[in-house]
Amino acid sequence: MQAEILDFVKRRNPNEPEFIQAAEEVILSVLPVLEKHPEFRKLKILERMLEPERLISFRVTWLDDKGEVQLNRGYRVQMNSAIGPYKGGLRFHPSVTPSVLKFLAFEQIFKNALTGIPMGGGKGGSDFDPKGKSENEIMKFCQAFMSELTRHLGHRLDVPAGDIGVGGREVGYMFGAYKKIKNEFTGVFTGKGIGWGGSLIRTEATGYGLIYFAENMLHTKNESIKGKTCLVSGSGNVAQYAIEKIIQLGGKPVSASDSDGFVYDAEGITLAKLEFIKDLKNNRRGRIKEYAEKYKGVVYTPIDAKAASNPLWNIKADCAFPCATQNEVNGNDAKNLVKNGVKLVGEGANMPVTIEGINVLIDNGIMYSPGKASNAGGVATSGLEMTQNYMGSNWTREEVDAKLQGIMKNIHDTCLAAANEYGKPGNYMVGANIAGFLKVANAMKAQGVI
Ligand code: NDP
Ligand code: 2IT
Repeated sequence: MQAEILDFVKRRNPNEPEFIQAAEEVILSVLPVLEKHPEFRKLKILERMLEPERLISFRVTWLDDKGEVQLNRGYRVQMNSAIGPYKGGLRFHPSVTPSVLKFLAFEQIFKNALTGIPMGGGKGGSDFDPKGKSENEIMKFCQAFMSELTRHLGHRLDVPAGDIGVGGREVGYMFGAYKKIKNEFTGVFTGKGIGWGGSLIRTEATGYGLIYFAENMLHTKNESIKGKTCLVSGSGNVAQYAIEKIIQLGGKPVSASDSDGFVYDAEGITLAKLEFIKDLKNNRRGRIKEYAEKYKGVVYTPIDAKAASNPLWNIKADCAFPCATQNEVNGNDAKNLVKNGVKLVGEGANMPVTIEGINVLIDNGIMYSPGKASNAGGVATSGLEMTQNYMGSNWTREEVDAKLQGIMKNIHDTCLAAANEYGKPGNYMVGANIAGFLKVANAMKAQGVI
């Protein structure tokens, strides 16, 4: 059965390696569910989940500062709406392809189901590269992108948010363009600014949620983040707030990276040093190398994306949190993590560990959490933002943070319970895939063959 479904995916999606990778992980995990529930098999539930309900691809044309015409591709993958409106971020990065967005939208189905908030799965973006663009060019691009995407969105239909290359600034420009075209003020985006519909804690939520999740994992072994040395990759939204929460809980983050290289700060990144990273990345949009130039004793190492392994994952530590991008931890990196005594790997990014890497971690008894569980705090808080928008009121920082902590604990416990039930105790990956699948599969079954 496994080979049959995997063949089906490969045949239908040739040249889409990222999507096939994400699909393979889920197919393997949910086989026992399909065996137990022949009706899901008969209804082709998994095959239908693997086919986007709608895939929108469009031309984005805009004028740069020199007055030259620029051409990009825009997309929105509306993957699954069985349990709620399509929900998921927008990514602006030159590596964006239908394969990348389909893998992200597919994972989003399960992640959103795990949050317990009624949200379907979607993802979108563009091959536009925000690096080196002026403020004016960013705004022009966002407006051109929204001149098409607007017609496909709605606060009860499809609600985007940020992802790589899309933060508060871009959400602001896109929300403004939507409002102008549609002539309506609704919560059609999440990650909006505080004061115009945004939720407190949304900015922090993915990184904070990741560390809350790790804390829950460690508690099962009567341990905690306190005193633990932590490797973090990335220096964007997720990495910044993962680092912040590690510090707040008494852990010691020792690294950060960008696509050029990583910094290793053996003394630990402090809140003051983190402020430097935030200003560097969010305001000045500089390179992480500057951190090593500013602080004594910090080592900067360039990253060669084509190398057999990444030296960032070859540092002695207790926990590792990849928070940059997909496939940044391969089989060799996973072996290095094991060799260096790492006990826990929590995915902040989406699919940062390859299938080979995951197998190495699990075979060696490392606690491993898949992104669709441990980075779900971001979209969960987006769900809380939608709820506040629907209600027309706002919760305090403390209220949202308490809800986020409750949701992360619930996801953690749900994953463990599902893993236990299906004979894979402690396997968060299998647990997340099964629990997410069951929720959406039951909804699809109830809604008929559509
Ligand atoms: P940002 O754009 O804020 O930061 C991305 C970081 O990753 C930057 O440091 C960037 O470096 C680095 N990076 C991006 N692409 C690559 C690449 N191809 N190779 C190496 N480094 C790279 O994005 P986010 O922090 O929002 O997202 C990070 C990850 O977390 C992504 O996988 C995203 O899908 C996931 N995620 C994000 C959520 C959110 O709420 N934002 C929610 C859940 C998951 P550089 O500056 O050089 O590009
Ligand atoms: O991958 C993700 O979960 C996100 N980028 C956040 C999506 C959202 O809608 O908040």
